[in-house]
Amino acid sequence: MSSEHYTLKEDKFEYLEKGEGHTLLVLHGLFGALSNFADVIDGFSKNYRVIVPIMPLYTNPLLKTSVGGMANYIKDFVAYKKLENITLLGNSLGGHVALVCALDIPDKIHSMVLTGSSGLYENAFGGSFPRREDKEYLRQKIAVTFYDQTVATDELVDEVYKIVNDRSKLIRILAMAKSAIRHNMANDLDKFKMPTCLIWGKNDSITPPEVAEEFHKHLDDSELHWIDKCGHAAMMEHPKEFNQILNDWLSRKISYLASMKVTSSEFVISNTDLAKCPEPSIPEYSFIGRSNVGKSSLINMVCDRKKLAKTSQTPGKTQLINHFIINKELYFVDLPGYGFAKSSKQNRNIWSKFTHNYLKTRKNLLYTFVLIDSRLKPQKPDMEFMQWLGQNRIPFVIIFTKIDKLSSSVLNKNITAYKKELLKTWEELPISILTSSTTKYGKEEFWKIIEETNKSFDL
Ligand SMILES: Nc1nc2c(ncn2[C@@H]2O[C@H](COP(=O)(O)OP(=O)(O)OP(=O)(O)O)[C@@H](O)[C@H]2O)c(=O)[nH]1
Ligand SMILES: [Mg+2]
Repeated sequence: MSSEHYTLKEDKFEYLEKGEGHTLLVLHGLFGALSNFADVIDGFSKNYRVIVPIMPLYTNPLLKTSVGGMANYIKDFVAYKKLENITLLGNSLGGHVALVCALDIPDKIHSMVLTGSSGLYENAFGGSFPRREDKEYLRQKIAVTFYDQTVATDELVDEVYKIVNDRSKLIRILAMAKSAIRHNMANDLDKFKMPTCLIWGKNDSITPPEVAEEFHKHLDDSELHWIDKCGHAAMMEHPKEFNQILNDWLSRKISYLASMKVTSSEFVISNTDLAKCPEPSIPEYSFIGRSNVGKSSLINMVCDRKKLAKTSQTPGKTQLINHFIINKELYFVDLPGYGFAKSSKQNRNIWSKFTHNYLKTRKNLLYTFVLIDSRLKPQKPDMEFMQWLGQNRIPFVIIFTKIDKLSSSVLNKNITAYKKELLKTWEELPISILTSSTTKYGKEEFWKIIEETNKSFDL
């Protein structure tokens, strides 16, 4: 285990989090939560947000020490971290928990990766449990997990030895093993619609190859990849091969990932004169909303920059139409905020004249992002502005900002209230996403919209 793999403790949760991007939620098995995934964490945190929650296998009350109990814990964690569009990666028991979660909260799950997953059939480790005091016997038992017996290092044997010699932990392991057998998923496999990658050791003796074939046969959208000379924990025994398979699969399944990389972002021009804006030859997106809502911060966040667009705690920082060119293939336009109280009436009139003119006439403008502070109740200027956009047939997306400043329950309440208010005047809700420039939440959803919209650019 590399030294930088330390966990955070928040609320009732303990977890490791590393990297940014699409979320890989890693669900571990009965033994060795972090060490088993060291190479996955190191390899994928460069381009993904890897999160490994530590399941309360030994701390939950005995009655909740079950597959269902662990799945509930993970679902609470997903809600607590406000995770969306997740790829679940589960090994052994973790795969089983992934299946239960994916069945219960399919809206949050983008895809699954199962390796040596229980859920159908397993040669339970807990059936005939090792005599506790006998380390050599324990080593042999553990070695069954691997094709190459030397992977069962002293460190690993010691870790397991400590666990099985703790009475309360041993009872819980046996409870988990029993629950895994009871909670069979065979009749549910037809219900899974999300892409699933099965990565299996050809020599897995705990969940043997037939189990992988059975998963593959019944899952609607699955791929099965074998690893040779490999047992039950492929990501430990053949980390390079495992990461390669997973990386290839993810980049095929998450097509917008490649294009969400911002390789260049530059300021082009500021002005109040439409005639002086850059040639409308590439797609353009503008950012608008009340002063201080976080427009400039959002542009910086999605471009991985700190100072591309100027931000300020003083409302009214952005006064002009600012063009930025991203990856030399699209423009972002930072517009001045409206509803800036300190600005004079005359200034406000000038503002509305040139921005309205810009929004109505700019030929290459594909979407306007209307930013709304997620902390506030629906505000009249925002409602009126969206009305105006609607009347002028200007397509827009609502971006709720600063969600890091709220708890998930208050956030849900606010968003629900907002949507309810919108439905009073709109027949259909406009597209909306949640963001935080501080935590980078929503970056991926944002780029997904851009990616999909760019396809329609045809002047
Ligand atoms: N906590 C938190 N603060 C944010 C977030 N986005 C913006 N802020 C803060 O809100 C303030 C205003 O942000 P700006 O990005 O300058 O807002 P703006 O909408 O561009 O403002 P004007 O240009 O004045 O219209 C700054 O102090 C930011 O640091 C966010 O997601 N979370
Ligand atoms: Mg600004």
